[in-house]
Amino acid sequence: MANASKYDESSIKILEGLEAVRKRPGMYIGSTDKRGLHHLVWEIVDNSIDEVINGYGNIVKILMHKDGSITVADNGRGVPTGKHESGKSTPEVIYTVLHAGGKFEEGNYKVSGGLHGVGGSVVNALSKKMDVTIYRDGKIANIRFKDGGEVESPLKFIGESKKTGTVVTFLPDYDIFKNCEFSFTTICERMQESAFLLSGLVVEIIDEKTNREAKFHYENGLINFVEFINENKKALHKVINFSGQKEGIEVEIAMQYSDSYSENILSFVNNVKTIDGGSHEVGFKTGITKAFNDYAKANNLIKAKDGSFDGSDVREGLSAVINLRIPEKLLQFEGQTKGKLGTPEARSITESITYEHLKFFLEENKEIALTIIEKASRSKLAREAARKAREAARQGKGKDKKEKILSGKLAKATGKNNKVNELFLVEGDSAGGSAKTGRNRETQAILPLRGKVLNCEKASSNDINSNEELNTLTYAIGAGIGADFDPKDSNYGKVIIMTDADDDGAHIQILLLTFFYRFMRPLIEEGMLYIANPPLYALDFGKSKEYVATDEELEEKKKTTKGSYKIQRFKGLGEMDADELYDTTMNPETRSLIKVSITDAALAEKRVSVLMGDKVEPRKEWIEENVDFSLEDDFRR
Ligand code: 28G
Repeated sequence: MANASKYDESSIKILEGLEAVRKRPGMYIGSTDKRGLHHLVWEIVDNSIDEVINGYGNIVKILMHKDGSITVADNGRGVPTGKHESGKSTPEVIYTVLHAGGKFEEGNYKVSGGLHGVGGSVVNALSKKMDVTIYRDGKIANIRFKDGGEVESPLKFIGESKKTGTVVTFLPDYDIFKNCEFSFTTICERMQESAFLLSGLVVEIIDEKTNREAKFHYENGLINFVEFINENKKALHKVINFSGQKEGIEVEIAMQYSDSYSENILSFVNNVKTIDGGSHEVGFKTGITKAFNDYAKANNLIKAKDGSFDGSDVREGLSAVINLRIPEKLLQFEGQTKGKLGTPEARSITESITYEHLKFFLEENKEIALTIIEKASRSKLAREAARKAREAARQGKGKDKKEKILSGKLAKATGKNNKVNELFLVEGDSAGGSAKTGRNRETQAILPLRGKVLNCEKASSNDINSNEELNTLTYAIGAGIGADFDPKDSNYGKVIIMTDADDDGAHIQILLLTFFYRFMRPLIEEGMLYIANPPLYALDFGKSKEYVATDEELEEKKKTTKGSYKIQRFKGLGEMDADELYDTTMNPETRSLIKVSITDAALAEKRVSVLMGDKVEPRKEWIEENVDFSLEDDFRR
């Protein structure tokens, strides 16, 4: 029968398509690590969100099951259940046919904007099991797949219901996603972002493994987003919110200044984050700079001879969210990861909408205008002072004094290969002493840190400039600071934070991470910042010692180790002698280091401010969630 063979033929093609996904998952979901695993959820959830954007339904539920599977449910119209022209049911086609025109074809990137994502089949291909239940037309329909997209049970009507919507459960193939599991925090962060961007959307997340629950629902999305970002900061005024549209491009912006000194601008296009900014961000920045300069000049708040505000002056302490809706035909993305908006029209349109609205707002709100202008003026003065200081430093002024301070603290490496050399920042003078004695002198330098490091979340650039500890650190690294920082000039290939494994140590880690995040971010981006991972215990056999990193490992060891030994607990680095410290924590052959990486700079920013509040708990959590515990150089396992 011609029909049957045609059917077989198309079935073979489909399986080949799905097989291609399984062969090269990276091509479709970027990677097979934690990030890739979560990508599966985003693909499915985006379909629900598209349905909401189209105007159908308002609820998305996510259930994280104990067995590692996930259920996503929406109350939209439900995937159509009729027969496709191929003779198969529409859901079977949707979940088994790799879509053409998807984001993987050149020059064509999917943007969640009501188009119904194309990821269902990709997720199916990478799943051990997938179950789709559809509520539609008064009926309930179900189809199931196994082993990467094989139909286990074709579409069947299994009951009646007045509800509408789609429910998808999938069990990722953990042979592909090795050693990965879903993170409640990661899913919450992403879904909260979706809820901010789509006012009225209700997202519920339940983690059955750990019994955690979250619900996100905002009526004034972008305003609520900025309020959330500034939650732990002191806002200087209510959130400024405006929108406009030109040539089919819609722009909405919310912005608010706080008394902090950091800048935090997030941008989105069609509800997808543009992590590397692009033309819309450029337009926004130009717009605010122009609006403040014009206002300041018109009101004699800045004199002609003093020049103008720099962009950075009017962004100090600014949190803003920019959201654009751009029709597909005008979409252009750039950069390696396509996280940068290219569309040239977006620049001029965002600039003029920002300028016009802000100009009007400043004229209507004199007091707020003055407060912000005053802040920008202080930034301008500090910037000019810093420039003078830098010029002086370049001409050698103060260099001797700094060298002198440094010589009393820093134990330099004798070798001259900067790429290989390592700088250890060590908590306390006593551990610093052991580290100096035990180190490999050729490649390892030691800088002991006394007491608490300055909290940079609350410090101005002036505070930082006059802080001796941070000055010494900056000078030791030798690559500048802030906008001047260039990791290529670093005296060290690795900068390693080494603290006690207690709360104080964790706090010092956070303070240093905050400093590096704010003032030497490229050091993190280049993968040059590390945290040492000293063992918590040693099993002392008298003649020899065995080191144990964690409590779990200790329990394991207790079960498997025979003979008699004493358990020694290291309360701090100071309890190890120089050799012990070198062997366990510093020796590149035997140590374990944690590479610091900021998974998501935008949220990291928020987390940094959460952390720098007074609660200890979120801090610990931050390290766990935000500092990627990718163990580098780990020879212990
Ligand atoms: C629960 C987890 C993920 C979805 C819908 C609703 C429709 C749909 C989805 O249609 C096929 C192709 C273009 C129209 C559309 C229902 C129109 C009318 C839908 C989801 C048909 C896809 N009625 N809800 N797909 N389109 N939710 N949630 O996947 O022409 S996917």
